[in-house]
Amino acid sequence: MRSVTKIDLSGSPLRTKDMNLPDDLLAAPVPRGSAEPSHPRTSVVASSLVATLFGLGAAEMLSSLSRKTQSPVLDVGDRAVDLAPAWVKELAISLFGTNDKIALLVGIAVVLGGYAVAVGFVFVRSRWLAAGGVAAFGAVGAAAAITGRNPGPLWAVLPSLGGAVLTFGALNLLLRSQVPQLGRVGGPASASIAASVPSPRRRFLASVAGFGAAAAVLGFGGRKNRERFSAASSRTATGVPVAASPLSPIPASTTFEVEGISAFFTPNDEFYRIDTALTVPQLPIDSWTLRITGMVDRPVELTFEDLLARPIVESDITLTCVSNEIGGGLMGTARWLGVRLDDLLADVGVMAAADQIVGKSSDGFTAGFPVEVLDGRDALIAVAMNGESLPLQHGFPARLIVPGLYGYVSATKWLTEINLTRFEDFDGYWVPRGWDALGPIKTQSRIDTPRGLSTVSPGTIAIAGVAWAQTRGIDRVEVQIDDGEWLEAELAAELNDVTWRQWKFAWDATPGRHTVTVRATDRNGDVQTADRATPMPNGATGQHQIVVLVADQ
Ligand SMILES: Nc1nc2c(c(=O)[nH]1)N[C@H]1C(S)=C(S)[C@@H](COP(=O)(O)O)O[C@H]1N2
Ligand SMILES: [Mo]
Repeated sequence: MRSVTKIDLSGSPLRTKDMNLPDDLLAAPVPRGSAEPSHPRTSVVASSLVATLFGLGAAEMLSSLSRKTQSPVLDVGDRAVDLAPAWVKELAISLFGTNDKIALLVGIAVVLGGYAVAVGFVFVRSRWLAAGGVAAFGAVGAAAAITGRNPGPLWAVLPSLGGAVLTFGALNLLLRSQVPQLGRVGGPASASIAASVPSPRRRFLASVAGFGAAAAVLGFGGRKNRERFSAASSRTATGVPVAASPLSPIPASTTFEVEGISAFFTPNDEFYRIDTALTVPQLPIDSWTLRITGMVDRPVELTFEDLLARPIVESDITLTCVSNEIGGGLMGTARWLGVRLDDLLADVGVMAAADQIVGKSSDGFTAGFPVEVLDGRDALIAVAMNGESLPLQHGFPARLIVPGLYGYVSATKWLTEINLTRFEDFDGYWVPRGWDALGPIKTQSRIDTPRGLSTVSPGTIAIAGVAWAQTRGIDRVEVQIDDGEWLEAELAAELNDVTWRQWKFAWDATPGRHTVTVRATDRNGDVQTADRATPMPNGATGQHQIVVLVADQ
């Protein structure tokens, strides 16, 4: 035993009473201004992190009890996605591409961890202030759960609030029992601590480990428990319907055998994924319906079976994201199978005053496009993609696919409602966020091979890629080497005017550093402009240019 005066983690003069404590407890007090890493400081960090994880684990478990609630972290993430200014999202997509969701979750974890630690240090000075901090953190989660594009019921605040209460409880247990110099001293309490706690440090570590283990059990248990809401088994059990007149395999003339060129059909597992959903909506078909609502004469609600009772068609269509940069990969081609949207809408009767068709997703996402787009093109309520039921990430059980329009105004995944309305009355998800209400796909081309900055041998090199101008069709693709003339590339046969078209060009590569540029011309005679524009607000413009290094020999 030794006698100490004022042991306070924060170095603030909270306590000045002398007290007697076992040496063990004083293992590493933090003298004011000490630069040494110390036990109490690390205890506070560990306690606050583990208490927060425990609270989050509990919230995960609580939220897994209902399909209407999800982890508060995801609720907050969803709100962040919805509230982030457009430029932040553009930056995120350009920095992280299709990993933008992971980047967001890592960001949330870092902010949350920092906040938790700050609350821990506040706790050391004032427990009630810290309680406020934890309550605020619970309130953010609770607010996120019941607001936003897909608000839960009022009781969806419970996992967050429960998590916050448990976080605070854990903080209390960890910080108050372990670091008695932080607790009330003097009187019977300190006497009993001194007498009955031979190794508080060990006990502390055991508590940290205990809460950590509980956090893991609750968190992983919650995730596991949520699996019963998964639509995966519904998807596996769902057969792919057969089209009334199935399409043949594409003719060989529509593709070139050039190493490195995009496969005509993009395999489902390589198909780009862009959406605002941090967790993939799970819509088993037995509880799924599609409602056609709004300015229609005969609103209907269709089950999956009702939908499939309609004529089934197949169509090869290239889907393109408005956020795709020049030369980027946010596009792909698939053989889609489903039901024609124009037929279905003809059956329900669209009122003359309606000018917008809005697809609504189970998660609150919306995308709208003009009624007049249905000009005979194969706009589909798609249920299958490249011969498989729609993958969960790509909208199972049904989504819209509208040739010629960027996905953000048309291709609603996890489709649950089609609403007929007017542009003046309703904006789709991205419109108030700065993107154009109309999103026709621009005429573009891309060099797939050689790769930019690669080194090739001199001699004849196949330059090749794809060009697209959905609904107009590609008329010509030209290649320019350095500042030379524009030379016509060879085009593969056109499959239809809503898929990309492969092109190739035999280049007599001479040693040195060369630039290769490509441009496409559509059937309207419009040439892909060299003027660069960002994807915002209606799709990037510019020509794809790469630098190729040709070796000496
Ligand atoms: N429910 C929902 N559908 C959505 C989106 C979304 O965020 N949520 N994003 C759209 C966008 S911007 C694009 S480009 C396409 C991408 O479809 P994919 O992920 O199947 O490639 O889906 C569209 N459908
Ligand atoms: Mo997109």
